[in-house]
Amino acid sequence: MPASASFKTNTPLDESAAEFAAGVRAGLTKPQKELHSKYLYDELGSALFEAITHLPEYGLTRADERLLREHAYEIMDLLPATGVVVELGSGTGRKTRSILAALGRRRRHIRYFPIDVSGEALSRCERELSPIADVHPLQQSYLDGMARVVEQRVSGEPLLVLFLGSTIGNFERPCALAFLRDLRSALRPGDSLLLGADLVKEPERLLDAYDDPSGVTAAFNLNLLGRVNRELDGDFDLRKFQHLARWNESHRRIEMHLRSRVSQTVSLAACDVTVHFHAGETIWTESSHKFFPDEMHQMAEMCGFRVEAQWVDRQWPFVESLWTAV
Ligand code: AVJ
Repeated sequence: MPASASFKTNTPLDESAAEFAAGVRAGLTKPQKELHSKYLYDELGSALFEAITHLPEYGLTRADERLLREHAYEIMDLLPATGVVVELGSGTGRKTRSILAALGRRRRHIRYFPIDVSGEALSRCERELSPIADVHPLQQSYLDGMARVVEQRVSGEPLLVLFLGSTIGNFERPCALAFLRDLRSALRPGDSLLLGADLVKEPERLLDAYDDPSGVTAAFNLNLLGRVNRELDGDFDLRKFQHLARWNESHRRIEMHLRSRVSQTVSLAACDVTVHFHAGETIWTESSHKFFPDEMHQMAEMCGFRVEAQWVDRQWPFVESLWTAV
């Protein structure tokens, strides 16, 4: 049995199924119907997101990886010689390799705790990164996973938290601040956070990235209805919905919606609910907020951190921001 097995939480399947059912029911009975973006990542959804990261129009992941690759040693030089790395939303850990490899030159023994909702992604992450680190996967929510790591922490050992890929952009701005404050309260002064955030850029470029001409993002979005059908015994006809990406200027975010092409009624047997859609009505499935580089300083200060350094990619404006807990 791998050493990591003891760190996994054995959440019974029906508990997460019940959470999914309750979340879907609540979201679809709101006046603006919505489905939380965390539900996009079932097995097929995670594979489709992985495909998105290879799209020529979607430069975000490549920018993130490029910054980490090009500045790994600089970043490491600014950190205390830390042996414990936690990653919020690791996915398969593809972006993390260069950081762990750089860290490995200073530290023989790196303990790496990837936290993710996808068990599939975590297994791949463990397989691929165990040659360079001691991998302890946690299939939990970010803050629950953080609590587990903190429990086992040896005193005096600084933590490095990685929150890459602009996942922070999925939070409404006030929720992002609340989340970062909660994260800060799990940390000690001197701990570090490496935060990746996508920057504001031309709306045309963003719309191309979130509504790509080959339709991969549309498939990623529509798969959410497929997942509801599979897991909640729903009868969504995916052909009767259309993927929509909009730039919301006042909130500086891309919103993804699924727009009903016709007036229709859908039933979800497992939730015991029927939902009516007017023609043109939408389900809001994701918000992807974009930031100004200065905003990182304000956010850090409001949440009990100091910005140590920042790196910006020029091909696809994206910032890697290194924060220290004060
Ligand atoms: C993984 C949340 C950063 O918001 O850009 C990609 C997800 N959605 N295309 C993003 C996503 C549509 C992505 N994040």
